[in-house]
Amino acid sequence: MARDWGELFITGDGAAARLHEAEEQPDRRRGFFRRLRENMSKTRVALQAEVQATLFEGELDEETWERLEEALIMADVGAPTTAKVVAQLEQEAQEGGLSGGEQLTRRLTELLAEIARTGEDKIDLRHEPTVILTVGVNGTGKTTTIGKLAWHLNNELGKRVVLGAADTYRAAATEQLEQWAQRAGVEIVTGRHGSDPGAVAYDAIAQGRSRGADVVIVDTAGRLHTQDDLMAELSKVRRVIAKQLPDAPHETLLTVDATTGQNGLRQAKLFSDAVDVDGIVLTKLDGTAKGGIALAIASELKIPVKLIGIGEALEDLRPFDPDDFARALLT
Ligand SMILES: Nc1nc2c(ncn2[C@@H]2O[C@H](COP(=O)(O)OP(=O)(O)OP(=O)(O)O)[C@@H](O)[C@H]2O)c(=O)[nH]1
Ligand SMILES: [Mg+2]
Repeated sequence: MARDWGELFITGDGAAARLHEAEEQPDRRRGFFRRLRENMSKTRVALQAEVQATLFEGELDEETWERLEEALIMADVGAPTTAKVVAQLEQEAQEGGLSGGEQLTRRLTELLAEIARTGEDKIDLRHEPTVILTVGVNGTGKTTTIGKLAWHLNNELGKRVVLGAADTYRAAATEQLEQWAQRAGVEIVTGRHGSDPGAVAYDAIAQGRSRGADVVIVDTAGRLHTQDDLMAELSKVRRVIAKQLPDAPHETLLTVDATTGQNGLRQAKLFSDAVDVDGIVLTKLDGTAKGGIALAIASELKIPVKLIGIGEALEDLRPFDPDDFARALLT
């Protein structure tokens, strides 16, 4: 699984490998983890108290496992995922392979990380250009994610990026993306308010192709009159993109707001039924005690979580590493 940006991206020119090497430096690695752990503190504080109380104190009995299950479910790890993980831990404890709170916690961390590992979690940038489409309910963080992603692609990988402002529905949406384009130092293609989103996506890819861009990222609206309208529009945008470039979009990223908990899981299911979703961007993990939702999404929907948002700063969008994530939650 991708531990850093260099591992998240596949590039044909060695740029990702060089970035990975820089990110692998122990100082940087520790810095990333510290920030992840700090920004995830709401979930960690809630979960750790219970884990301490169950795994470290007294006998391991029926009540221990029930309490541990409750704690994980409270953190939105989800009932099916929780049941699987706790049953496995209980079995291993009974077979005598594990003893003491520390060993149990370490094993619990491993089991949670394992369950969060699913599918292809990398983003292949070897297309010319690679087209990334972002979808998701309004306010979940699509535009912000695009801005941060574009920044990393341009500033750390040296990729030439064009943004397509295909959210023509909300008046201020284009302006918001324009600001991000400026911050990230990338180009942007816009359309008039109310104009056809498919046309903007089409033009963005056309411009990307003519300028020799490496990546085109298309923003979309999160709200329309009805959910059916929204899904129909997304399908149309995809069709129009494919007209410009037959195998595009190469990557469809769905943003989910972690603070919406199990509702976010339902949204993810709805979207992935309507459009092919290649990966999830789980945002606002810093604002919730229910960060376990990342594990529920990965294990129940079998869609890899590729990126997580742990704050509003540029460096607060991170590739999702299940091991680091589980460690940040429990230790
Ligand atoms: N704390 C925190 N805030 C975030 C994170 N990601 C996004 N946000 C904030 O969430 C708000 C909504 O983000 P947008 O990027 O505008 O969401 P959107 O999906 O584009 O919304 P629409 O364009 O209305 O569909 C903004 O205020 C962001 O700063 C995160 O990881 N942590
Ligand atoms: Mg937006």
